[in-house]
Amino acid sequence: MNPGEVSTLVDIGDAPIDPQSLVMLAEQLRGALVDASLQLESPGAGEARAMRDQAVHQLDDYVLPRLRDVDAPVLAVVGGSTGAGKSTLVNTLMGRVVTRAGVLRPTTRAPILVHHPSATRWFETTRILPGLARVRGGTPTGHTQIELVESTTLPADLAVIDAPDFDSVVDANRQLAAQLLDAADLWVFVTTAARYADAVPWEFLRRARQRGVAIALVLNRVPPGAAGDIAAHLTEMLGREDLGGAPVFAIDEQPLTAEGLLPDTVVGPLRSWLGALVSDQQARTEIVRRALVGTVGDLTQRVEAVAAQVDHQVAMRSWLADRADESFARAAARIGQAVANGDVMRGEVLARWHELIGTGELLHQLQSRIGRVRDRIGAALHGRATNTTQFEGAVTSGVEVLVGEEIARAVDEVVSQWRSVPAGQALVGQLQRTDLARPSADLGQRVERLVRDWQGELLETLRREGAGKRNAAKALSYGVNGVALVTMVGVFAHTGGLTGAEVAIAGGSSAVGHKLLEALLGDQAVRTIAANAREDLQTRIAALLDAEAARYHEVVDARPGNADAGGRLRWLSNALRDGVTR
Ligand SMILES: Nc1nc2c(ncn2[C@@H]2O[C@H](COP(=O)(O)OP(=O)(O)OP(=O)(O)O)[C@@H](O)[C@H]2O)c(=O)[nH]1
Ligand SMILES: [Mg+2]
Repeated sequence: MNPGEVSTLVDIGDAPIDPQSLVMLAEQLRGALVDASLQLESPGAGEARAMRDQAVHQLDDYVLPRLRDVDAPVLAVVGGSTGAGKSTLVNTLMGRVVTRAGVLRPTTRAPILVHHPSATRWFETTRILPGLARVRGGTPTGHTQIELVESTTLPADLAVIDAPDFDSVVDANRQLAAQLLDAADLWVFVTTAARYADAVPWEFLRRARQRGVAIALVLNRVPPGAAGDIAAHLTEMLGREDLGGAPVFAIDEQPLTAEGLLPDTVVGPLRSWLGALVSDQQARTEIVRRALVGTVGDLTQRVEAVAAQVDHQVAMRSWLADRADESFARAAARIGQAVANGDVMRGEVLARWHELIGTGELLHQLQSRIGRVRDRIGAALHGRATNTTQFEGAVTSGVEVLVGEEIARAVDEVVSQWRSVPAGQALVGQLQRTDLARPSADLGQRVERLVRDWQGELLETLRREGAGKRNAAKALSYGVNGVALVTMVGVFAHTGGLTGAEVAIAGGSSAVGHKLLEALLGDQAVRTIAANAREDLQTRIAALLDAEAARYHEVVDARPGNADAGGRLRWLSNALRDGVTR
């Protein structure tokens, strides 16, 4: 579907877009991202692939679920460094141990989602975070699971996720934490008095700001009496980062209860703040709207980076394909030249030709009646190594050597041209593992077949043309196979190279051969046939070269993308952004 078709489904004027159409746009954008062709190893391709994956996650984990169910509970993700006390905080908010806190770092490896029993239907399906399997009552075993826990302490309109640490030494923890934060309407950042100035949390906070999600900071484990100073410093830092609106909840360092909870009173202000946000319908809608607008804005930037790489790869693919086409076109031109200027007639072919006319075999053939010539062809096909078949063999191997050499040169050219760009370099690496770094393995057989088919066609033409054309008919009365051989010589010994007469003379051949060439090649009909046969040979060789070039196209176009795939990605993400901003 192109942008024009989408615009017939979605009003792109100023009127608000209905949620269903927005869902459809987001689904189309998701499809376009998944289909984006990024298989070349161009500079920035790895980053673009990561961006594409993140963008698909953003759509799956946040945008699509929110567009489909704007009334689903607000999702608050509790994130921060390991050991900051996230799990302890969540347990204290719930008034019981719902998630294990611990001394072994990192403690929380799989996320725990706490929700009110009445909100079960929103979370037990894969509506959000479809990549994570739901587990209840057991300990989640990996990064592909999320544990669901019910709590009546929570309002029905709020769910809380205790996330793994976002600066983990465990790579998968970090990625999962980032994915969870991307799925949230609201981020509760837990940091400690000792660590709040660290770089990593601030990167995440900037990301939160960019995504437009509501943020609260919990400054945990504050030495008694230091809360004022530290909170002031943190507030100042937040102001500098354009996060001045985020509330800071400072919690003093204190002994935990026997259960490992903080005293309930210290989380009172945070609990009230969260409660107030979700109990007010308007505040809740506003939180969701801002997060949606922010996320789609963020998504648009990621899509732009993907689209730029997609555009680049479309151009790069055609550049690479053009280099292959050019190399093979040059090979075709050189072969054409070699055929036209008689190069193919030199060497082995010429020697066999001399043998052929020297022994009088050709004369003998030309004097045969057509029927007898058929017998001869039959005999030749049965493997009698006559001079005729040797001549034909020499023509075949002459063409084969020529075509083989030129294709090998074209392959070298493609490889060295491709090597000059990173994407091509990577492809050459792939080529070298396959047989593409060399001409096709069956090239010899294909050239042999090519020459055989071409000769067959030539014989057919001579038979056809013989009927009704006086001179040709006269010539043909000498025998089709002989005329075909003379015509073949005419094809290879064209003007600019050896003439047929020269071939004969140069070989010191008998007067018969000379006379015969004069009689036949001097004839306009045979010249025309020779010209056509030359063209036919060129066409067949061109097709062979196209087939060789096609092997390189296949590598480049392993998954050919729509030429305007980049434009379509941009159109869809811009339409989605415009749609949610209204
Ligand atoms: N005394 C005291 N101990 C705390 C406090 N908060 C957390 N702890 C302890 O610090 C350790 C880490 O706390 P957790 O709640 O597991 O920290 P976390 O942020 O969930 O850590 P990860 O799951 O590894 O990311 C545990 O042993 C807690 O008991 C506090 O305010 N006071
Ligand atoms: Mg934890």
